[in-house]
Amino acid sequence: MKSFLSAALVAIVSVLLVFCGSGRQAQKGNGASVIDSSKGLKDHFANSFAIGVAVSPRALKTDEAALIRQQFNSITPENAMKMGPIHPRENEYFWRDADSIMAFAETNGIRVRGHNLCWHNQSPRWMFTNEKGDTVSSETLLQRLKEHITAVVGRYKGRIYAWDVVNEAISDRKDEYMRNSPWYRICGEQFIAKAFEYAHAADPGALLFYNDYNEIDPVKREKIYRLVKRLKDAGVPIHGVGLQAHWAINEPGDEELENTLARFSSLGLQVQITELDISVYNKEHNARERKPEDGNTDFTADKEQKQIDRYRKCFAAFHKYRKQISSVTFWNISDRASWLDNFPVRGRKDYPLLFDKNLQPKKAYWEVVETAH
Ligand code: HAH
Repeated sequence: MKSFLSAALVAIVSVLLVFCGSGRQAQKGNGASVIDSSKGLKDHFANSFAIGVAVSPRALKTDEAALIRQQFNSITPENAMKMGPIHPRENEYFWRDADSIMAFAETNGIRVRGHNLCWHNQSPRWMFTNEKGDTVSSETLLQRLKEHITAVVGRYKGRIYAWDVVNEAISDRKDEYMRNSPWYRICGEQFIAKAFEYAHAADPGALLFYNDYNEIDPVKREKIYRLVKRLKDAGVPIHGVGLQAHWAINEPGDEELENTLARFSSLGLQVQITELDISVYNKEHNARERKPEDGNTDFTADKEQKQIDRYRKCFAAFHKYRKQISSVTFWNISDRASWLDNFPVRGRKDYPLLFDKNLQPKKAYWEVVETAH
């Protein structure tokens, strides 16, 4: 009797387990396929590339934390490791925010991409001037850069697997190679190679990236390619190129995307998609306009469909180049709040990500997942 009861119990529990298991099979909207919703993006793409997300320390204290744990296996601090926030005064570092992101990552077995060590934006005021307010010499600026990189990379040695060493050093102007930044004006092009050397010395195990945007533009793309190729050929410790991928419902075109991935793959270095988002506003028309073309700032069905198509095409292309692409990182978590709500115009709501404001996967999410299988 006793053994009959325990056998019956085992049977009931097994049936329940199977039932619960199948309850986690989500039916895709059109019923075309069944995808296990207990898996996150990181699991679907486990055989292709890491899936990352840009985070703030604040987000990690909200319900977004659970979503991050479920979906992502890489995180990038959105601002906490940038030079201005982390090194506000010459001999003063502010580690709290960066440390809290590291703690979250390490507790949850998530990898960290460091962002970034040298950039013309969000750099501290003191960096380029002396006490009298005069512009510093090239020697002083390189010394300051070295101290900064040695301190930041050294603090997280062995714990940050990849760094964006130099961000956005290439000009957007067709007739100009390097961006006319204080780094370039004071040091010339050498600051780039130096930054990589300082980072490599501070953590020889970290993968070092050059990172930039407008990478799909044929003119800027060639300038980025040329810079990275020259660094590589000169023996500078550079291991990859980061393509920010701040795209939109009308870009990149199929050919633009293919050419971009083919070109950067040919460098023989790693390629990472570092800041992906797909704005629902057409790039050219809306660059400076508060009002979108259709006068509507809602996430309309038309925008939704265009975004779905663009996301699917992007991930199909990433899949094709999965041997070269080692990670794909989204720039923010959900449409609840993203940097695009304030860029390029303040206060224009955007819906650029795969999760909606309630942290639910959008239709585009399921299209992206399908490209992995
Ligand atoms: C990126 N720049 C930066 O790499 C990232 O650190 C920041 O948080 C958001 C976007 C993209 C960009 C920009 O900042 C200005 C003009 C064009 C593109």
